Amino acid sequence: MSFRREKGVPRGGPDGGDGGDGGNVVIKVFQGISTLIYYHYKKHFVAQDGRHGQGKDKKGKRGASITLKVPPGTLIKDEAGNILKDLKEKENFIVIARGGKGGRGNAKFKTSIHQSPREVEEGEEGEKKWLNLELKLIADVGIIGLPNAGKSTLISRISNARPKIAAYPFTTLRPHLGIVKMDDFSSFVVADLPGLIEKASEGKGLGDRFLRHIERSKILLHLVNVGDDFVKDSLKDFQIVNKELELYNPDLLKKPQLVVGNKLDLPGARVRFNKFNKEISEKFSVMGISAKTGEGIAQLISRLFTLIKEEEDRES
Ligand SMILES: Nc1nc2c(ncn2[C@@H]2O[C@H](COP(=O)(O)OP(=O)(O)OP(=O)(O)O)[C@@H](O)[C@H]2O)c(=O)[nH]1
Ligand SMILES: [Mg+2]
Repeated sequence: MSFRREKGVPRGGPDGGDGGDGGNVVIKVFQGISTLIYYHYKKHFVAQDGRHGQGKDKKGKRGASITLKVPPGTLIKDEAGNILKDLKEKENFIVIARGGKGGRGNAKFKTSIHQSPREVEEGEEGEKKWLNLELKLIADVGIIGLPNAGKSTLISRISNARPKIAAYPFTTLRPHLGIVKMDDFSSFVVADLPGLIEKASEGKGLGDRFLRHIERSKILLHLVNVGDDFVKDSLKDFQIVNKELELYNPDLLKKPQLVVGNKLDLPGARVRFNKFNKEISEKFSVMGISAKTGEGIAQLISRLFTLIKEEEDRES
């Protein structure tokens, strides 16, 4: 509350300015951070209060906001476990607690019949909440392919993940994540996804429950069985999977896709691989491997690493 006092102005009116708004608490993704360990040690974060309004109609300063840094893939939940925000890489921040609005100064209460208001308004309380932060790994590479293509065999060979491997379809029932370590200590994350089949996008097989994991990966590694005798047409297999991706979300086909023919060690595989390669190499980059013997695996890893870097450069 304040009244104007000036020489020669005997009854100056009210001139108390409004209080400043409180600062916000913002949670924002930073690429350089990989864990939530900091929040294990420090749990209370408060943005600055708004400053008081002043005489001469001066509005108080806005309180400074604070920004909490979290790694990509952080899920923000309320105390009851409801997801408030899934911090994906594109929209990477949220104002999680708003500062209160500053109160009005007495200047705002002046009316024609109320010339010297002495009332002022308290500033609002800011929002307060308890949150649970949870880190969901985002795979750099999602391995897709029909059941039995050898996806789990491949991830077991290149990473620390150990999903079940067997010669029947739908061995893998949920996604497995593995970390691929490179010689120079860099690393990337791969996901072995359950096999997709025709009409998966309509719920067939394990359905589309896992397709959202594919949406999160930067790169798709499309594994195609070119070895087993029961595989009649690798091109057709390849197209079935891509069709399902398209039906689920056409944007998935815009992701960089490295096509990898697997089971080169089996008799007749090389002939089939060469044919397949010719059929699609105009549109896709293709490599051949044997997840079982290790043939082509080193080249595959370095190729994936290059593709991830390219994709990260493109995104930033
Ligand atoms: N000869 C040979 N067999 C392989 C190779 N890769 C995988 N297999 C075999 O193929 C079968 C299926 O392998 P998985 O890794 O379980 O296949 P998957 O793609 O994970 O299958 P789902 O989880 O059912 O979708 C297993 O019997 C593996 O041993 C390979 O490079 N060569
Ligand atoms: Mg599997």
